[in-house]
Amino acid sequence: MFFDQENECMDREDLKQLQLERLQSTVHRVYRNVPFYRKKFDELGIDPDDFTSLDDVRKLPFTTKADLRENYPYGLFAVPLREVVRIHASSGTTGMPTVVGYTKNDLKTWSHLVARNLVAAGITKDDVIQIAHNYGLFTGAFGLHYGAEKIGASVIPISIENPKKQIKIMQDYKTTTLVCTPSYALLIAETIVDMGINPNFFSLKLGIFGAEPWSEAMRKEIQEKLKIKAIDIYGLSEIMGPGVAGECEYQCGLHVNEDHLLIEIIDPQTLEPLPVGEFGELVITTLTKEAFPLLRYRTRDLTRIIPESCKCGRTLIRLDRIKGRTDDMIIIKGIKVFPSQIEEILFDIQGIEPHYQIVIERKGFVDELTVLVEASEELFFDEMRKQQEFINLVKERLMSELDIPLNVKLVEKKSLERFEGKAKRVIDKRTY
Ligand code: DLL
Repeated sequence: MFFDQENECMDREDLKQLQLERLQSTVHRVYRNVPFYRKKFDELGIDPDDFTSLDDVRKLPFTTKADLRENYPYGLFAVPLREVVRIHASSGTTGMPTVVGYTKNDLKTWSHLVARNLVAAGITKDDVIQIAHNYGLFTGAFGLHYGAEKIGASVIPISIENPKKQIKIMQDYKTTTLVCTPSYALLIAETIVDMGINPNFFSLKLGIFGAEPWSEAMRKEIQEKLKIKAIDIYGLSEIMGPGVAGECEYQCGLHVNEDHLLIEIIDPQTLEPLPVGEFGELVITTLTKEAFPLLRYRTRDLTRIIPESCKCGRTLIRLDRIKGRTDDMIIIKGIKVFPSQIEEILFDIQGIEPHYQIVIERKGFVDELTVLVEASEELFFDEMRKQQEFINLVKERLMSELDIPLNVKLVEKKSLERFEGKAKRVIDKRTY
């Protein structure tokens, strides 16, 4: 199913031409209207008329989160505030928040792109969509809300609520689609089990989950527990929020809305472009944004371009599931690992509840990593010897697959913190 088949299935050569024209006009616009970029262009001797191929994007400087912070709150806006009709901000979990603005046209584009992602996921106007993201400065709820309304679906803007209330509304209002973070979906699923309700009696058939990294094993867990199909959606507030990329019904990678965004994958160390198919940092240049255009924004998200075309017929390229952020990467004894890799292995082991936490501590001069996992009730109250055997098994699996030294600790079911928004998986107790 398509919301905008013409643009989603455009011939790639035509798409590249469209991207080039839009890049040229963006470069001119930011040079004219954003002093920060004008200064950079002048320092680097960049001529805005000198963009004749898409590869010329590499002439442009990168924009980083630090640039956004230094220009807090409105320094990078390309239009006067009177043209801005909406303001959002990033959650600020990794420092000072960054503020983003939208013109009337930006809002139209944003809901159009989210609508594409939702229809690609299988949503129609007959669906009842429960939006359980936090309504507020966070882009998740509003972005998905307007996208769903654009399709004509019935939107329930419940926001974050006690899981029992989510479940009651889900039953009473005959919700067909749940929209939230994957960790919140799991909490809702767990509450359904605790309440002794059979999810087969719900009208729920689809979940649109994103805003945090999640593994394929977590998808399986959610799909089985809620008896639904779980679809991945990706975005970041700096670029617009959700609507950057989303999976289609085949669940095999996130189609990027490339007619509005130009993407590159770079090596985060050398900053050089990587060959198609290799994992690296995603860099995005906005092609149509009016209020808050960004050139070569370093997302810090690690992914790769999937080179093969998709069965759905979309010509928009796909990104692999986001592995994590460069700043979430854990380095122990020089070996790098992402929480999502640990998750993938843990969720595959029988007897483990799908909840975990990673603790990093410094002991002397050595960093130590401990994975806390919730054990099923039988296991937790089993005799010590059996418990120890299980711990060893988990430890061996993790160590052999990740090649990283670590400890494993079993904790009682439901003892680890649960999350309604973005999950916090890593507790870093090191003091630098
Ligand atoms: O999380 C926007 C969003 C809302 C996307 C709802 C999808 C659904 P921020 O709060 O600015 O915006 O956080 C953006 O979250 O750079 C990624 O690190 C992470 N992230 C978002 N979606 C995914 C995903 C929203 N599907 C940051 N998989 C991004 C992995 C994701 N990580």
